[in-house]
Amino acid sequence: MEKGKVYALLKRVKETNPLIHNITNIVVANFSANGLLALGASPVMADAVEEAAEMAKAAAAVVLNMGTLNRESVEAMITAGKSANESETPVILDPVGVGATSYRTQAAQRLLQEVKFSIIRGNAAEIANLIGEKWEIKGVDAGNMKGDVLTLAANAAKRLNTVVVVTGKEDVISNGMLTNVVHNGHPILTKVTGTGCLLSAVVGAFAAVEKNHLDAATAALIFYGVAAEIAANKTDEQGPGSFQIEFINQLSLVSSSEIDLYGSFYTI
Ligand code: ATP
Ligand code: TZP
Ligand code: MG
Ligand code: MG
Repeated sequence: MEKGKVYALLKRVKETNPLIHNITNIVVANFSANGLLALGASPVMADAVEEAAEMAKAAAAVVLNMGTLNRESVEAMITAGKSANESETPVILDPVGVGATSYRTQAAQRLLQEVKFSIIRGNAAEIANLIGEKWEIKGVDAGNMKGDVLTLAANAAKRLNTVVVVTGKEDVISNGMLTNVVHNGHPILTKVTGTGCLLSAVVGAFAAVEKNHLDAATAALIFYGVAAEIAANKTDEQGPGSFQIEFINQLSLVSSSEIDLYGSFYTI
């Protein structure tokens, strides 16, 4: 992928204003909606099983987030996912906290059986637990790193037959054959809840406008990481509250030249 594609896809999002149907958790719903609006997408949060299929059919991408799942939301996710699959709309999974409890792990396995996902985005422990490797997870946060994230992303992509994104200090995006590594981002992202969840929603917005899901996810990660670096720089020493506000600003302001200047990735 050429770096110029990052801004080209962002521009396509701004121009087409794709509807992103989110079934997400109660912690991050507002932050995710504001982040999607900032970059030019159109968010809708709709988790009632009664309307899940209809909303998914109207959407340009569907993002399923397991952060605060319960019996009803799992049913709604399956219904929305199947509906999106019928209309070939991309479906993104954020397996929040998978591995932390057996309920989450079993729900994730059910989702994987019933829905075909275009992209799965999680921290290393979540992705590892999704493929049966028991990496330490503390609630919704990745524990101590146990293995090689490049191999993990490629193995998970092959096993799950989809594009897999493993985030952390470095972000790794793989379709099982090609793997991209993105160096953008900032540690302060880990001090604001929902930055992983919003990232999965942003990946959905890019997938809505680009059928090559490896490129879509890679472009979303570069854009998101550059926005975070600029926001962290502007709010240096002010703490995570100021960063969170400035980050939303930067999601709407990041320019083509800033992406060219700061965007950093390679393919292996
Ligand atoms: P966790 O719950 O373990 O924090 P998450 O679902 O919130 O996981 P992250 O892995 O934190 O997701 O990824 C969210 C964003 O934060 C990504 O853009 C990622 O690149 C960035 N990020 C996470 N840790 C770091 C770090 N140490 N340095 C730079 N960027 C980071
Ligand atoms: N608890 C359940 S979902 C959630 C918390 C704290 C938000 C997790 O957000 P992220 O983006 O994975 O940090
Ligand atoms: Mg986090
Ligand atoms: Mg997360």
